[in-house]
Amino acid sequence: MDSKGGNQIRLNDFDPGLERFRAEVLSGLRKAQKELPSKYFYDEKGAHLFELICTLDEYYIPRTETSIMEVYIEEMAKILGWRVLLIEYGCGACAKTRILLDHLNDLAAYVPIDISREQLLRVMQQLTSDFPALEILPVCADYTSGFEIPIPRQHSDHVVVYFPGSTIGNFDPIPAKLFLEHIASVCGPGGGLLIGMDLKKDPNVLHRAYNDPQGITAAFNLNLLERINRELNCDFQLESFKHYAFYNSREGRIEMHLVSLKDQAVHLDNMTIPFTKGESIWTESSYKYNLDEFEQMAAAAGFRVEQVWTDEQQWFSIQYLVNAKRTTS
Ligand code: AVI
Repeated sequence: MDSKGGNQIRLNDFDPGLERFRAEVLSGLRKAQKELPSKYFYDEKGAHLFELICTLDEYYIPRTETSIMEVYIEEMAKILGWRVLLIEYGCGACAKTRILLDHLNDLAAYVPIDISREQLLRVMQQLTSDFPALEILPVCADYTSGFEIPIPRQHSDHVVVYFPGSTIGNFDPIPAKLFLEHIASVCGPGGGLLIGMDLKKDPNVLHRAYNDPQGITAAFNLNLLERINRELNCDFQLESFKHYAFYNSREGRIEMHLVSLKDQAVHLDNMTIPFTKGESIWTESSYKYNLDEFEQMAAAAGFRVEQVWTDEQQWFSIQYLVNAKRTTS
C-alpha cells in the first residue's frame, strides 16, 4: 500500500492498476458475447458523466433515494445506533453520505472506498473541511477485490457498511450474493448494511432512465472505449459504436451494450478483435428486484432484513440488513 496525499488527506491506495485493467479487457473481448466490466466506466471523465446522469430527470434513482433518506433519516440514524464505524462502498460524489454524516450520533470514523482516485481526492477535500472533527480514512480500491480497511483512532461500537445507489444491481445474482456475504463478514457481529436497491417497475420508466434524450448515458457508455484507447493504446473508432440499452424483463435487468455499426477490427496488444455489423459489447447490467427477491438473496448471504424504507411509488428502497448468522452464533 502506498499513500498519496492531497493536502491533509491520506489516501489508502489499492488501485488495481493498468495490468489488471488490460487483462480484464482482453478476457472480456475474447468471449463469444463480448463484454467489458462496468467498474471501468469510472475514470475521471466517466465519474463526471455519471454525476451528470444523476442530475437527469429521466434517471430517477438519486432523487428518489435522497427523498427517502430525507424523510426517514431520523429513523435510520436511530436504527444504525451510536459510535458507528461507517464504511461506504463506491462513495462517488458522496451526495447522500452527507445526510448520514449530519445525522449519525457520535460517529467513530468514516471510510469511503472508491475506484475513481481523482474524484475521491476531490470529494474528500471538501468533506474534511465540512466535517473537521470526523476521522475520514479514504481508500482507493476496486472494492470487489482485495484491500485492507484502515484502522480508525477511535474505538467503534459496531460497523455499518453503506452501499447506496443500487450498485448491488450492477452485479449478476451469484456475484451479488457472494458480495453481500463478503459485506456480512466486514460488518461482523452486531454490524449491519444500509443498502439502496432499485425496484422492479414499468419498463418504460426504466427505458427512459438508461436512454436519456440528451445522450449523457450514451456518452458515459462510449467513454469506456475512449478510456481503453487512451490507457491501453487501443484503436476503437468511437463513431462506429452506438449505445444501446433495454430492459430484459425475463432476467429483470437493464442491459447496456455498445453495438458495432459496421464490420470492423480493433487492435489491442497483439490481438485483433473482429466485429460484425450489429454485434455488441455488453458493458453493464443493472438488475431490478422486488422486495421478496432481495430478501431471499440477503438471507442466503447471511443477512436479516431489519427495516425497509421506500418512496410512495415504490420505485426504490433503502434497507437496513443485520448480520443474522453472526448475531445468533
Ligand atoms: C452505478 N449504477 C447503480 C448505475 C445504474 O443505474 O446501474 C450506473 C448507470 N448506468 C447507466 N446509468 C447509470
